[in-house]
Amino acid sequence: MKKCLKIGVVCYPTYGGSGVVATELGQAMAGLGHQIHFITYKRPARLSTFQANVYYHEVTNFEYPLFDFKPYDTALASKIVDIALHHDLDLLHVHYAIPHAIIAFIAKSILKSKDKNLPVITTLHGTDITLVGLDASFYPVVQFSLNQSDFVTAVSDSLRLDTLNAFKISREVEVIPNFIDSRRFFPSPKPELRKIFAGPGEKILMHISNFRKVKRIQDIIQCYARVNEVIPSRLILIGDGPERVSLEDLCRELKISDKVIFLGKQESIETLLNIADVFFLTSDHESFGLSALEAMSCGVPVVSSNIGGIPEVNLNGFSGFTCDVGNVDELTEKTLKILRDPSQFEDFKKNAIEQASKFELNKILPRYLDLYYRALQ
Ligand code: GMT
Repeated sequence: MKKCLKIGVVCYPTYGGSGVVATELGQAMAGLGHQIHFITYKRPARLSTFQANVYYHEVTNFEYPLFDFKPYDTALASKIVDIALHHDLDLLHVHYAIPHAIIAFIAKSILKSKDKNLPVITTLHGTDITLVGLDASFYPVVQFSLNQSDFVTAVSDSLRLDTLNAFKISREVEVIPNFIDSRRFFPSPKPELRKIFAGPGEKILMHISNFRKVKRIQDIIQCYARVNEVIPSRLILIGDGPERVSLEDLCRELKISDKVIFLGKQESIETLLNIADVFFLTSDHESFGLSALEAMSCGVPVVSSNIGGIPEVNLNGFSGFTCDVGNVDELTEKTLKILRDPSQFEDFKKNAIEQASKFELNKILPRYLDLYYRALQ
């Protein structure tokens, strides 16, 4: 019988995919009896109800007139040191390299001076490597901190290669993909809910994200406008973020505002996914595409870009289609192909569920657990 672990988890508590993965992984580990200590500045979005073995430690920021930039990083490092000592943590798992990997290194160094060893695992999620991490403001720190982590994981083969190519680190990067809990994301038709958004015979196209530029939602809107000329349909956009206002403007320009529904941030996305006929993920950078996996697990075919880790999730011609980034003609053609052919649509739905099942939580969780025990050795 292996010992129950005390694990510190550092993540972004917002709606982003890395925070979702960190929270759900922590909750699943807690379900196995391990003690999980989330350390961040706000209660993680998906940590809404009490669960045994789950603790949340808020990093509070010190107000002082001198600080134009509040030193959150320092406060986070101090909090990790405090929790590691007083709860006797076995290891620390940080999600998204910036700034968490370097903070983990600082905390680990401080703890070493107090005779406490704290193995650090850093999980890379995407733009921490492919976009933000490449900027000169962060590059040397990301490179150094990855080399200092005891273990580094990436959520796809593509992200692993991007990391090795861009950062030339000496550490091995292990791939542990994102996962899905099919007890939550499963096909469950919702005819009454469908009626709220679409008339009889109308199709529903959907996208969920944090509305950043990288998601290229303008391509989805352009594609939808063309699809709707051929097949009456609605577009439901879920989430919020910096691009929302300009996307609403684009819908007004294209005179489709009455057909495009901006729902804002939503909690029970598994319910909404179950009324979609096609899910879009048209990003220009995407290390994995957790939202596509969630859609597939509900039996929704995906039309996506063919970049980054997306083709490892959405198999072209099987669970949906993958297209060149920014190619609205191709997106439109592939979407129409799915919507026009009922037998292909049914095949894709079935295949999407089959493909999603490869990423089932109970297949991925043991891989993290194995890594945790290796980190202790
Ligand atoms: O890298 C980001 O943009 C942030 C991150 C997040 O927190 O939203 O998203 C990434 O992590 C997810 C979980 O591992 C992946 O499923 C997303 O593909 C990835 N996003 C990008 O690479 C753009």
